[in-house]
This record gives sequence, C-alpha cells and structure tokens, in this order.
Amino acid sequence: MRANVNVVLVSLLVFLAISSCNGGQLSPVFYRKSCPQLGRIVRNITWSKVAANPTFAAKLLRLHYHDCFVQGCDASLLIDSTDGNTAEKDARPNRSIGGYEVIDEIKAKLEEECPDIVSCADIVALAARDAVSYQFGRSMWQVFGGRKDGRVSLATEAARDLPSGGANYTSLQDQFAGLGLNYIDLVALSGAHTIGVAHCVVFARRLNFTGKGDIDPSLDTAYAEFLKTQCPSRPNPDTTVELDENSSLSFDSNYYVGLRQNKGLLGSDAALLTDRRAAWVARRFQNFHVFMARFGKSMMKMGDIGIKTGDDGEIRKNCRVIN
Ligand code: HEM
Ligand SMILES: *[C@@H]1O[C@H](CO)[C@@H](O)[C@H](O)[C@H]1NC(C)=O
Ligand SMILES: *[C@@H]1O[C@H](CO)[C@@H](O)[C@H](O)[C@H]1NC(C)=O
Ligand SMILES: *[C@@H]1O[C@H](CO)[C@@H](O)[C@H](O)[C@H]1NC(C)=O
Ligand SMILES: *[C@@H]1O[C@H](CO)[C@@H](O)[C@H](O)[C@H]1NC(C)=O
Ligand SMILES: CC(=O)N[C@H]1CO[C@H](CO)[C@@H](O)[C@@H]1O
Repeated sequence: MRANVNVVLVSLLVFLAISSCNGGQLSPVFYRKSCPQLGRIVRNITWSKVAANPTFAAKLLRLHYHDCFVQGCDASLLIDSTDGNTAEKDARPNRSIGGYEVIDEIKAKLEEECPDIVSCADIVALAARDAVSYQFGRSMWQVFGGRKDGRVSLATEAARDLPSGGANYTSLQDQFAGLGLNYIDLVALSGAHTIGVAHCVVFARRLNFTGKGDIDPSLDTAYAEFLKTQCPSRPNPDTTVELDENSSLSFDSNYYVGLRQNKGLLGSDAALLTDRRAAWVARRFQNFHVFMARFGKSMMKMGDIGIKTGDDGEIRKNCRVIN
C-alpha cells in the first residue's frame, strides 16, 4: 500500500515536472511516427557545421533566443523582408544574428525525407540544443516538438521585445517575467554569454560612461583598459570582443566566474550583480553542473514561449518565406 502511494506520488511529480515545462502543448514524441529520423538529421547537420566552424554554436543559440522573445518561438525571425514589410531579422538588435544557412540546409534535407511535417520553429529549437551539445557529444537538454511557424514578422516588434545590452536589472526582470521566466531563468539564460562575441558599439558606453572618457564603475579597471585597446573610440563597426574572455568557444561556467570579478562584458550582464538574489544565483552557477542542469530547464521554458498550434500557424516549406 505504502509503495503504491509512492508510485502515484512520483508519477504525479514527474507529470507535473513535464507539464510545467511544456504548458501541455508540446510533446517529447511529437515526430516519433511522422518523422522518426528528425533528431538524427538535425544533429548530424548541426554537429558537422559546428565542427567546421565553432562560432555557429553561439549563432544558433542566439537565433533561438531572439526567435522566442519576439512573437514566441515561431520562426518569425527567419522570414526575409519583402518590398512591403521590414522583417524582424532586419531590425536593429538582429543585425549580427547568423546561422540562417544552417537552418535552411536542415530544412531542405527534411523536406526530402519528411515533406511538410517539421516546422522551422522546431528546427531552430533543436539546432540550438545540438549546437551547444556538440562539445559534449550528447544532448544536454530535451527539446519537445509541436511548434507551428508564424505568419507575421515585424522589425518594430523585435526592437520592442528584445532587452538591450545596456538594460538594468529591473527592466531585464520585467521583460523576462512578461514571458513567464523568473529571475533564476534570467541568470541561467544570461549564461548563454559563455559563448560568442559582442560588437564594440554594444558596450562602448561602459568605456566612456558619462562622456568624459571615464569607465563604468561596475567594470573591472584592468579589464576596461583591455577593452579600450580592442575598441578604440572609433572602432571598426565589425570589431568584436569575446563575451567570456578567453573562453568564448567553450560552453562552461566561466561566464559566472568572470561576472563575479566585474568582467561581465555587457551592462545587462553586470546588472545581474545589482540584485541580491540574482547575485546569489550567479555565484551558485560558478559550479558547472549546477549551471548546466538549470540552463537546460530554462531553455525548455524559453522554448515554450508563445507556442502557436493548430490554425494559429503553419508548417513553412521554406523557412524564409511565409507559405
Ligand atoms: C538577458 C538579456 C540579454 C541581453 C540584453 C542580450 C544582449 C546581447 C548582446 C547585445 C549581444 C551582442 C550582439 C552583438 O554585438 O553582435 C549578445 C550576444 C549573444 N547572446 Fe545575448 N542577450 C541576452 C540574453 C541572451 C539569451 C537568453 C541567450 C540565449 C539563450 C543569449 C545568447 C547570446 C549569444 C550566444 C550571443 C553571442 C552571439 C554570437 O557570437 O554570434 N543572449 N547578447
Ligand atoms: C551525416 O551527414 C553527412 C554529410 O553531411 C553524410 O555524409 C552522412 O551520411 C550523414 N549521416 C547520417 C547518419 O545521416
Ligand atoms: C531601468 O531602466 C528603465 C528603462 O530604461 C528605466 O525606466 C528605469 O528608471 C531604470 N531603473 C533604474 C533603477 O535605474
Ligand atoms: C566620450 O564621449 C564624449 C561625448 O560623447 C566624446 O566627446 C568624447 O570624445 C568621448 N571620449 C572618448 C575617449 O571616446
Ligand atoms: C586572457 O588571456 C590573456 C592573455 O593570455 C590574459 O592576460 C588574461 O588575464 C586572460 N583573461 C582571463 C580572464 O583569464
Ligand atoms: C541576417 C542579417 O544580418 N540581416 C540584416 C541585419 O541588419 C543588417 C544591417 O541593418 C542587414 O545588412 C542584414 O541583411
């Protein structure tokens, strides 16, 4: 009798854990019958792309984030602008987004193997997971399927919905909360900045804080001097700096180590230390296993934002064009 109660309790907890992750709309077995080779195809192409060019990991991860934060995870970010419509991808915060060609290649292969079955939004979620996972040789979190592709993509919404690199803690927390993400998700997902780069213009203000050539007091002084050598006052607009110094190709917890030394590159990174609870979480995430477990969970929550199902969306044939 006691054992039965335990079984029921455990099943209930597992059920709650799963359903709280997907809002009940996405499924871990969504394509099991309709496209069983999906996982293998996405992983194969993503891994070979990242193996050939490790910077794709950051690009594909960021692609999924930008997609989900604007209009929900519906691949609206992949739509190309047309004569009458400036799409999300051409909005200012999107300028340095990349990885579209990887998604195109995966989609083309899937249209050969299971035509009209797999949404671009699900491909983006899978590719982000696989891009990060390549270095570990196994999938680091689960991706559920069932997202439909959206039919709208507007530059104005990208500018409104994506937090800026200079955002303070209050506005970051508000923007995340509006999407169902709490402060732990905010700290965990900011850890994505353990890979990739940022352009000088994004953090230039921290090196000339009040317009008198002074640096942002929340920035480590030696690090600020280093940044000034990388980003002179009129930098080449293409110049970039590693978000996680000396470790921008390795998905690890070094971001949190640097953050606590006031070497978070973006104002939004540094802002995490201005809140007591967030700073405490960031400290815990210096442990890679603690960070990674939560990062996967938060990615699943992020992958659940604004899901479109049924007639709210479509399965695009070409990820760049609405059917
Ligand atoms: C907390 C709010 C966030 C802000 C304000 C923010 C802002 C930025 C900015 C300004 C850049 C540099 C872009 C450039 O100069 O090219 C960047 C890069 C990046 N962001 Fe974020 N981000 C945030 C959250 C996230 C999240 C949630 C993810 C993914 C889960 C993410 C993943 C990345 C990656 C991987 C890069 C490097 C891209 C590359 O190297 O191509 N960011 N972010
Ligand atoms: C993986 O991709 C490569 C080339 O991109 C191809 O040669 C190989 O057959 C693929 N393997 C599987 C198992 O799909
Ligand atoms: C944070 O930024 C928002 C938006 O820019 C601003 O309205 C607010 O006053 C700022 N809060 C603090 C505490 O600086
Ligand atoms: C700092 O900003 C001010 C005002 O925008 C500008 O006049 C000055 O040249 C800048 N200084 C440096 C070192 O970039
Ligand atoms: C990164 O490497 C440079 C050169 O080796 C070194 O001076 C710097 O301290 C390193 N930064 C960190 C955070 O380890
Ligand atoms: C994919 C991409 O980079 N799209 C656009 C982002 O913004 C720049 C500059 O505004 C455009 O040149 C890109 O085509």
